[in-house]
Amino acid sequence: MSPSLGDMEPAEAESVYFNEYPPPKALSRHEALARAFIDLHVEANRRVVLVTSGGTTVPLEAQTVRFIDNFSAGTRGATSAEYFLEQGYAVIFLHRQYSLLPYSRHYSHSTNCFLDFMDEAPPSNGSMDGSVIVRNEYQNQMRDVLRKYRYAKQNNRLLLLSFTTVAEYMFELRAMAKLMRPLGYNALFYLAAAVSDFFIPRSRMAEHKIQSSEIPANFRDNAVAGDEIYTGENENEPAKNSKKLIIDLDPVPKFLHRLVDGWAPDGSMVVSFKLETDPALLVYKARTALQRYAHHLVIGNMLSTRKWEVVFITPDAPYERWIRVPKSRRSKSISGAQDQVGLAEIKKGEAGKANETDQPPSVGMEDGVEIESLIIPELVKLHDARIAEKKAAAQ
Ligand code: PAZ
Repeated sequence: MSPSLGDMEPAEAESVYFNEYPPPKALSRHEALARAFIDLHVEANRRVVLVTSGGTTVPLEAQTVRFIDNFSAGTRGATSAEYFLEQGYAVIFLHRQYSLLPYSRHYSHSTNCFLDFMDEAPPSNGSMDGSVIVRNEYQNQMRDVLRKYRYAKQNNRLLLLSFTTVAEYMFELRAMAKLMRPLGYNALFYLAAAVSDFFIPRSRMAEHKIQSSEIPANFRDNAVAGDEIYTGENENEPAKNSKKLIIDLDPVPKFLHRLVDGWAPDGSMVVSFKLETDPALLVYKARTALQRYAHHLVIGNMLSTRKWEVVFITPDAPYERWIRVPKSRRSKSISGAQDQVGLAEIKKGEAGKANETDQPPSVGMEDGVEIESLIIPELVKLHDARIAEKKAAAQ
């Protein structure tokens, strides 16, 4: 039996893993875009942060019909990217395709449908139709978001790159980290994506759609062009021999080691996230990750409270520091099924209120304090200190 990736040295696991998959189709285009983006900011001596965001999929078939996914909507990543931009960083936003994006996130979620912010002005100048406008009560907030978005776009401060599967994520992360080398200590990695811990190695993956019923052994010999394939799903003929699907997943190799020791620029700062649901495990798991990968900060968060509390676990004092949005300033908006569970647990019975139709649509920045507005300035202070230390050591 061949050794599993988890049993190999990190460099060997890297070579086996990346040789098993073809690189994502978009990779060379993404690399060209990122190279130009990074060159521009190296020239300007500007800090660049790679923000990873959203969930990764784990395909069950090579010609993928089914896959395993996770809950992340990309709220943490998209919101953090905005606060990094506000702090003067340029942002490479490596995100799960169709997850939330900086700025448009305020109007793109199902609970924040952009149409709810629009109106039709009365017709003028003999026209039958009025122009479509932003409702009065949202003018200020939307103008503010629009200005920030335009500034980021026109000044080349934001590069959007997407992935879907966990393998695509790994390829993109490795490529971006290597391209960021000329940035040195001006590079920051903020790994907020919810990356699957388990996957099916390419060598064990079914090529075609996994069938839910037996295909007769002699089917292929007897089949002629135009024959219908027996699927067992004919409603007049209930499925016989329906099969259970037992999925055997391997651990995804932990490439954080390789990022810290190999791919990322010398002197750069690496921040990872740790998500747990059992409060007793959070700090322990975050600290173990920090010790194992020897990077610079782990931000721990619980699924149900992630919108208003996180813990910074650092290698130096104070070692453990909680950042919390005060109770009175927490957002009442909910987005996504998991958030509704979180709110229902914490605010017992109040979850429905945010969806009442007479309530105006809520928009992040006006609707309570976003915890990312507290996380990012604290993180920038740590990055400042690290840069000062690197500069002093170089003298
Ligand atoms: O995308 P989101 O805002 O709904 O969730 C953010 C998060 C919980 C995925 C992120 O804060 C995080 O903890 N990411 C790392 C998850 C992990 O691999 O442990």
